[in-house]
Amino acid sequence: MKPHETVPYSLPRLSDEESITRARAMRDRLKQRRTCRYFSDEPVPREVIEAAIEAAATAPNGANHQPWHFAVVASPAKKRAIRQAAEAEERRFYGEDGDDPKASEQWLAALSDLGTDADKPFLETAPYLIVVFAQRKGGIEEDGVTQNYYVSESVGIACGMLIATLHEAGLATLTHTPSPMGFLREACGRPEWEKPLMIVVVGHPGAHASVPAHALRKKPLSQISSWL
Ligand code: IYR
Repeated sequence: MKPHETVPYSLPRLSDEESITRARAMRDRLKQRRTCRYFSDEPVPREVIEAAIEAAATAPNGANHQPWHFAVVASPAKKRAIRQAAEAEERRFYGEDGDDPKASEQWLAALSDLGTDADKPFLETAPYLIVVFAQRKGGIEEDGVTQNYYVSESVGIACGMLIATLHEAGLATLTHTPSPMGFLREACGRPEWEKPLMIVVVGHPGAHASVPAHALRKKPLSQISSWL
């Protein structure tokens, strides 16, 4: 390593047994997470959202530029505007506007087990929509000029940590990606060098919430890993 300014770093040392127990406990908690499309309008404390965003912002990222912005939408009028714009895009995607679908037949077939359509009531029902923006430029000062690096990777990891923290706080989430989603930049008043990446819908599951059965089928460890 080249000389650079440092601060000491250490972690509490766990026994191997404790380490295995904790890893398995975390796995089991995360296994309970499901993408939920039915939300109740019950409020959620703002403090949970704030803490989850701070947790997301600890994500490893390119050159510590922290190339993310989380726009938290709670206003009913703003949620309604986002729903209307998202549904207009989705009607074109699914061909519910009378034209040929923008999605390929293959894509629509891949979605058939999910039961999704252009109707997105959760964008108004859920108490919070966290619109995640990836900053293509700006550096840590957010000057809009400095180049950022590994932006998708950094913001993708941050979203994972956001979702994991919200799950740990007992909340349901949905990663929603209307396509295209350029309208979100204007809706949230963000600058042109930021790219909307996804909406993380947050709240409690609705009283009769259900999730698709097909996603219970997970690839086994032997398939998703190789040991060299
Ligand atoms: N954005 C659309 C379609 C969609 C695409 C994928 I890939 C999904 O996993 C789920 C939905 C929609 O939200 O309906």
